[in-house]
Amino acid sequence: MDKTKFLNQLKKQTPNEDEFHQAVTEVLESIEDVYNDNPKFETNKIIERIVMPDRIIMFRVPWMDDTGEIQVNQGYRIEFNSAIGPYKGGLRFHPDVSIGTFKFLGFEQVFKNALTTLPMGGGKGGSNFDPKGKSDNEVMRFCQSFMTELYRHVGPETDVPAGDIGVGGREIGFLFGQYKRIVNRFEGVLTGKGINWGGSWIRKEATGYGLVYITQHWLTEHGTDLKGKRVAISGSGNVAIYAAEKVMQLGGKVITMSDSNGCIIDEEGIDLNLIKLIKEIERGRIREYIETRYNAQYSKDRNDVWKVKCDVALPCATQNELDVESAKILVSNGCLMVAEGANMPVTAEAVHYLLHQKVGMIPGKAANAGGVAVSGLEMTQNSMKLQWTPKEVDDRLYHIMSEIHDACVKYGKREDGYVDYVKGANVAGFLKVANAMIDQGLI
Ligand code: NDP
Ligand code: 2IT
Repeated sequence: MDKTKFLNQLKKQTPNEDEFHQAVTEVLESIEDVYNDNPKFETNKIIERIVMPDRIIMFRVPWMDDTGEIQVNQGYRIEFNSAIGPYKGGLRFHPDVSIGTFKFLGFEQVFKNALTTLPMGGGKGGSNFDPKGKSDNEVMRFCQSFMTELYRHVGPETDVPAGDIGVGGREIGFLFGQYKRIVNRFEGVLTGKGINWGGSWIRKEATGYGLVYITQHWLTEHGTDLKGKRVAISGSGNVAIYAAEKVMQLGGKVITMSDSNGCIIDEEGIDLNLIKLIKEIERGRIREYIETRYNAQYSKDRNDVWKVKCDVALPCATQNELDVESAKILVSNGCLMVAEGANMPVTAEAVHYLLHQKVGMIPGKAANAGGVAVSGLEMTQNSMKLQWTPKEVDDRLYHIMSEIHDACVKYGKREDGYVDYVKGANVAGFLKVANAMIDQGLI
């Protein structure tokens, strides 16, 4: 494989998709050896095929706001790869998204889903719609319009979307209601559904809990655990909140959390009930935290979460939020490991730096795979038309995260004993998908 030539060609063919190029570059760097050791990958043009989505669906989403004015947004669904199962992956509603964002997310999802050990292909989608500041009725009208086009492309055996940034239980409910109304079938077309109408226990908690389970495995490998550890978390959404919850259950202390406007630092340990009230119930801003917790501090610079002395760093907000300057501060403060709760939150330069420093670095496609894993378990429960108990789902999630951890170690262990989890995750995911593609012929 001539990596440089290939990447230059890709950049030429897909201009302005920097995040996608970043995700592809990381995978190519990791798999270069295995690729070159197995000529069948080159013969089957696996790299050329795996970086190109099966299809990209783009559509208009018109809706009416509360003042009676018509609004128009762009909708996307990228069905990336179905070699090991139906397309599966979240929907993101955020004003900054572009096709490059969804291509990077869809590409990552293909390998992540392979790592879960469950039969799911990869997809991603969403819209530049901004749910912030919108009324419930506006969000409902938007979701209904979005699904009025999307329904023809998805289905329980075809493509099963779920939540991501800006899409949680409320949005999944509105999307599901509209799908059911159009097709007149109650079926598992989405995951993250309500517990009383087809959802799985622990789905809401799964990404954060899974992130902490794999972190726990890493710490065990290094002769320690979470008890008394200081943990820095960015974000205060679904992933961040349930990562914080599990850290606290396991005896760790969460010192910081953030949103897109700023961060809070609470040396006494974050009051998670207060965060849930502000973010989940009132849909407010994180700076409101200090109105009740007088000893905590607020900073308008959300990068300050990485300036706090911590043992473990869990970036759980968005892509490229932890740069090399922040990584250097973390390392100089004695941080043992970074695990990505968000998708690609650590910049490429920062990943290289952390690996070079031999600090733990668990990439998102391994570390945050618990969310989609429990989505896979929700699909299983829907197929069987039954619901497992919270314990049954949590035990399965724990087991899946252990398997992912072991796969990273198997493929990422260097001769000196250091485990490169980035390489391990990419090689394990790649081998599964690439071999399935070869088995299924030239399609
Ligand atoms: P939420 O919408 O629940 O929360 C997102 C959080 O990140 C909020 O605190 C938000 O702040 C912050 N944020 C969003 N965009 C930006 C930005 N451009 N700059 C700074 N902060 C930002 O999303 P999730 O918690 O579900 O998702 C967080 C990350 O985890 C994403 O990378 C997502 O892809 C990934 N992920 C999610 C999974 C899931 O199951 N939900 C599964 C696996 C990965 P604010 O409120 O100010 O916007
Ligand atoms: O990035 C992700 O893995 C998700 N947003 C969850 C996808 C899913 O289908 O549950």
